[in-house]
Amino acid sequence: MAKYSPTKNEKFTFGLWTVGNVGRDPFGGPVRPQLTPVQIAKLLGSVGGVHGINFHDNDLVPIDATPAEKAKIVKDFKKALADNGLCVPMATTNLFGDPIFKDGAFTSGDARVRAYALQKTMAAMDLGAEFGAKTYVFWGGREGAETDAGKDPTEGLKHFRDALNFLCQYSMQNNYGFRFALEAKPNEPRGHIYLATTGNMLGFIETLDYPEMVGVNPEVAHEAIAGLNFTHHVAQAIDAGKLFHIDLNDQVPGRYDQDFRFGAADIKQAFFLVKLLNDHGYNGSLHFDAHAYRSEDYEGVKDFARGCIRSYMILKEKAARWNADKEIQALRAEINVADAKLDKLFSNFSDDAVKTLKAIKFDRPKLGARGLPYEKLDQLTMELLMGIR
Ligand code: GLT
Ligand code: MN
Ligand code: MN
Repeated sequence: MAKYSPTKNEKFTFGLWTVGNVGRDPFGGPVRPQLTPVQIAKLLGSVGGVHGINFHDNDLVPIDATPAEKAKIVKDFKKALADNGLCVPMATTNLFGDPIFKDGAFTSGDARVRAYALQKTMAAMDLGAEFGAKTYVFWGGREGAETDAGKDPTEGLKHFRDALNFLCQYSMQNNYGFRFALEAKPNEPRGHIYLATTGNMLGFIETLDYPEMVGVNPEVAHEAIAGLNFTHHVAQAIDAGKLFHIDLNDQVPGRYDQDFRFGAADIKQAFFLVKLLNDHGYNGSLHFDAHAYRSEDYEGVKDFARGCIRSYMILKEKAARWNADKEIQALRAEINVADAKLDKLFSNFSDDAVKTLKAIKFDRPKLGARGLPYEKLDQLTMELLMGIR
């Protein structure tokens, strides 16, 4: 493990709901006993290299806890965090588990449900702030529809916008300093979830009252479920300055929501993702929003957690090796032909630039006939990943 131990630069986090996942699925009940938040902190402390634990309000405090019960839970968990050298970088709200949210929370057609969702989220923000969280995630698992017969989808968007605008102000009023991170998913638990991809979220953010407070929390599995290229979505978020948080896991496209250990399903995709994050100096949380196979006991859950971290660190090393590989870089240079004069033309629109561009004679057949060495480059990438380079 030593060689691939995390450095201070990797803020690896897990959720109370991820390592605490008891293995329930639509066809069977729990296979592991429910751990308390204190026990989960201890488990993660023993894994090694974990920076923090994130939670939904009700992962920590049950929805019907009395104020006295809540105070004791909070006190005990704070002590467990300190004892295990952990912090809480991110918090969020469970707006999907209780039957009241069966037809949405912020986007419900019922004004009373929307108001309750706001009330619940304000209380959850208070709780997150008490633990020092600075990122606040919004995953709207129930914000969608099975049929559009019940509601005009533009109404759903309007309600969601109103809720976020209200909550941005609530964060500012209380000086919580939260940055909101919106997490997209195309389906599950709803047949169709509104704002299905990270790209949809990025467009929506620009319609908010405080867009600078709001970014995205892309999750590997969520773009993969839809068969999309996750790395491209993360790239768009980076380009927009909106990558506030990231959920790492894995997923076979076209299946149910699997939330596998990071790197478990598509190592090549995971490699290009880790490379992108490192090439662009992403230094936010690396949150493993995944859970152990249903076959595991809690020793297996530790293996799962260590596996997530270890795969990330191995891929980080591979990415550095790839960047330093002379043959690989030479092939890259062959594909990406630079031309300072032409680039200058594109970057400054002027009458002169238009005239010059129109007058250039391109050897179209020659440019079209040029072979691009992707086969060789991709094979070298694979050989590096397979460990013989
Ligand atoms: C839930 C979901 C995740 C979200 C979590 C935050 S909860 O497990 O599948 O993708 O990130 O609400
Ligand atoms: Mn998921
Ligand atoms: Mn997630």
